[in-house]
Formats: sequence, structure tokens, C-alpha cells
Amino acid sequence: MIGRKIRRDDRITILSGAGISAESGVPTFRGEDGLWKGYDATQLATPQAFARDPQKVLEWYTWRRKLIAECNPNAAHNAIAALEDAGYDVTVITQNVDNLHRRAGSRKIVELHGNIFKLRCSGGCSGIITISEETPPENIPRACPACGLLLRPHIVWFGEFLYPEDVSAAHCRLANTDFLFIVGTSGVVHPAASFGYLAKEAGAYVVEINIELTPLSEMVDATLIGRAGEILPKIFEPLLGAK
Ligand code: BJW
Repeated sequence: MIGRKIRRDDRITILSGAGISAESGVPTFRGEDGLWKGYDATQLATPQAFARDPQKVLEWYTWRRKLIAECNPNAAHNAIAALEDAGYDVTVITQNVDNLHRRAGSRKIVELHGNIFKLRCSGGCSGIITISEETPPENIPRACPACGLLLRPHIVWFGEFLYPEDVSAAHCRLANTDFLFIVGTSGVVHPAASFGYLAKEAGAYVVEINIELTPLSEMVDATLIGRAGEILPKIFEPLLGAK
């Protein structure tokens, strides 16, 4: 199906984007359904938007958090977690902030763009506050316990730098992986958009799974067109008994 056989000792890396969570009911960012509550995410997920109207941005995140908390991992998240559970060397590098890989049971995860269930001080105090999916919106803390400034989502907005330790962890893995599966990403947001090239240059076999072609389709070794929740179980489930 993917053109190269996965062996038991292969290192398998997943680079996931919003499309992997679409079948869970989490909206994607771009494309026809790529609107969040009528807002263009690229206009609200910026430090400028937060500086201009923090209330609006925080309300938008509260709404999204509630929507995401009501969603569950789907067959794609589960197939990846099951492969790791079966003893394969699997690392997930995700652009998603929805926590669904962790809820599915994946353990080795690099969250490139942060996590919507974490908060940090908008003034730069170092502590990160984790909130549970069940926390009602009215109980989500608003002010930094150390300095009193507003808390903001622990998310990387446009124009902000990713955390260097996350980028290093991703680069290190991409340089040392046998397979890279690029799943459900439009492949336009950097630096993640360049990760396929890094892995390929380092010798990985790169497979894209998406419902449509993307700018990355030309560089990958194989593109599988279809839903992640249908394709990934077909690739990974036959491997489960083989470890
Ligand atoms: C399915 C499916 C199913 C649907 N099965 N598939 C040139 C070079 C380098 C950088 C830049 C540059 N020009 C501009 C930049 C900066 C910018 C950038 O890349 N912009 C591009 C748009 C051009 N990058 C940044 O700002 C990053 N920081 C940075 O580069 O720092 C250095 C720097 C600083 C200052 C200036 C310049 C550089 C930070 C990026 C942070 C991205 N943050 C967001 C918002 C998070 C907020 C939040 O969630 O609240 O992260 S943007 C948004 O896009 C979100 C996503 O993680 C990210 C990627 O989107 P993704 O996952 O690909 O989703 P979609 O919706 O685009 O695609 C879904 C796909 O799924 C589609 O292809 C569907 O077909 C598919 N699909 N159903 C399989 N069932």
C-alpha cells in the first residue's frame, strides 16, 4: 500500500496536522470548513490580535477548548497509539493543540504549536498551568498567580517562534527516522512545512496521507488520498501482531 515494507525495528514518525482530527469533529484551519466560529484563525491566532482585543481572543479559545473537550480521538489517533503500544518505535510530531494524540495513548509526542489545555503568563512568567478537559470555562484561571497579568493559551501564534527544544527534538527525530507519515496537513505553515524535506534528505521514506494533494505531494515518496481514519488503520493494524 505504501511502497515499502515497515520492519519491526523501523523508526516511525508521524507529522500530523488538523486533518487528522477532522474525523473527531475538530474543525481544520483552511479549506471550505476551515472557519472557527465564523472567524479566520489566521486573524485571531496572533500576538497582535491578543494585544488589540485580549477578551475576544480568550473567548475564542474558551469556545474552542469546549468544542475540543467534547471530541474524542478517532481511528487515526488510535492506530498510531496502538502501534507504539505494540512496541514499535513511534514518535508523533504534531502541529495540533487539541491533545487528542495523548488522549489516544501516544506517549512520545512533540507538540510543536503548544496545547490548548495549557496556559502561560502573557507577561512571560515561566510557569505553565495545565487545565483538565473537564474544567468548566468559569473555573479557568484568568490571571497569572505570580504577577497578576492575563494568562494566555500556551500556543504558538503566527509570527512567534516555536520553542527551541521542540524544534530540536523534531529535527533530531527527522534526521533519525526510517518512515515519516505526513498526515492531514496543508503543508503551508513553517517550519513544519519543511519537515518532510529534512526527513527525506536524511534518508527516510516519506508518505503523505490527505484527502487532497498539497504542496508537499511532489516531494513525498507516496501520497495516499483519503481519510486518515480509514488509511492509517489499514497500514498499521496488520503490523500489530508482528512485533
Ligand atoms: C484531512 C482530513 C482527513 C482534512 N484525513 N486529511 C516563510 C518561511 C518561514 C516562515 C514563514 C514564512 N512566511 C511566513 C512565515 C511565518 C509563519 C508561516 O509559516 N506562515 C505561512 C502561512 C506562510 N510561521 C510562523 O509564524 C511560525 N513561526 C515562525 O516561523 O517563527 C519564525 C518567524 C517569526 C516571525 C516571522 C517569520 C518567521 C509559527 C506558526 C504557528 C502556527 N500556528 C497555528 C495557529 C495555532 C493557534 C491555534 O490553534 O489556536 O497553528 S496556524 C494553524 O496552521 C495552526 C496549525 O497547526 C497550522 C497548520 O495547519 P494544518 O494543520 O496544516 O491545518 P490546515 O487546516 O491548513 O490543513 C488541514 C489539512 O487536512 C488539509 O490539507 C486537508 O485536506 C486535510 N484533511 N480532513 C486526512 N479526514
